[in-house]
Amino acid sequence: MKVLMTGVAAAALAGAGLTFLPHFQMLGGAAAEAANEPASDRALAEPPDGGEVAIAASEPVDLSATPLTVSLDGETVPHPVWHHLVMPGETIALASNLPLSIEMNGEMLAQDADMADWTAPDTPGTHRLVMTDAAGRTVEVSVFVLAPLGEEEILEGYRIGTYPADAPEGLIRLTEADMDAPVSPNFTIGQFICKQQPGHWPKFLLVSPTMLTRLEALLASMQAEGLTEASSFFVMSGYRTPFYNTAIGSARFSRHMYGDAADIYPDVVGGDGVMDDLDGDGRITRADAEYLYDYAESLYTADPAMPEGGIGAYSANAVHGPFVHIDGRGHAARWGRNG
Ligand SMILES: [Ca+2]
Repeated sequence: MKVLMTGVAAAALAGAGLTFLPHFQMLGGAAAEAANEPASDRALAEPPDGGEVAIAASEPVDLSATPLTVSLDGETVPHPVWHHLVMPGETIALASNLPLSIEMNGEMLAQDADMADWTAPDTPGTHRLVMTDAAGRTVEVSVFVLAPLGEEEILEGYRIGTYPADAPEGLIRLTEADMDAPVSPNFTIGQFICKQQPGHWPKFLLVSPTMLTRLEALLASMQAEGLTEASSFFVMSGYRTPFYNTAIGSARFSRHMYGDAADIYPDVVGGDGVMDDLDGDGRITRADAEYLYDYAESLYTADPAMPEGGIGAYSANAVHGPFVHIDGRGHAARWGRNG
């Protein structure tokens, strides 16, 4: 493991965005809300009659009023709990707008640092990166060092099959002990494993940041509006190996094979394995899936920053109840919504 430290370099944050992350801002409470006020607008406003702009005397800097922003390999970490994928031996570049203490697997990697590198070991596995700023705010990232896929159709006895296109470079190698590793604030990696070979370990899978961004936004909005008390969605189907995807007769290029799709529903009432009665008619039917579909559709459409993807509504059949498919394929796709 190589650790490389550099000094303060705010320039590295260019483009990372200091005003983008509502979840980080929420962590700071009232102080962070105050930070959202465009106080600097006054100073930047066009002065009357071309006169000079009066700038208020500086006050003591309260770091907790500054939203904490962290990027990994140039990608802004969008939530205080997130994940990152890396190939064996590759180096992750970490940058922050504030000095952090940085721990990997409980060992101090750097202190008072706003930049650090971490080189992944040569063996696949799950690592826990925790960054803490001076105000005590944390960003926690599950770092998955991937198992290279190559031409293999079976990895350690787990059937992968053959990707019809865009085969990933590697897959997350998940042991039973790492099932609870978080991938976002309200989802763990174990929720997305493929249903094949239930007793077999390790398992192999992928998750995508766009899919998780869409799931978290949907859950947060439904919670905020009191539409669900669920702390997470039930993921009926997350990642599928190409082998499993073919076996169940799913679409040839299904986004599930890339960890970029999840068939989900909120299930609080009864924890009975079927979605909750979202439309309140006392029954669990296709109308509840369509309610969730419509809700997701209007939520995603209203947010231009939301990554594009698919939404599909599904009826109950003999083996499952109604559900909604959400993916992050990069362009809008809609199906299953009748009338
Ligand atoms: Ca209903």
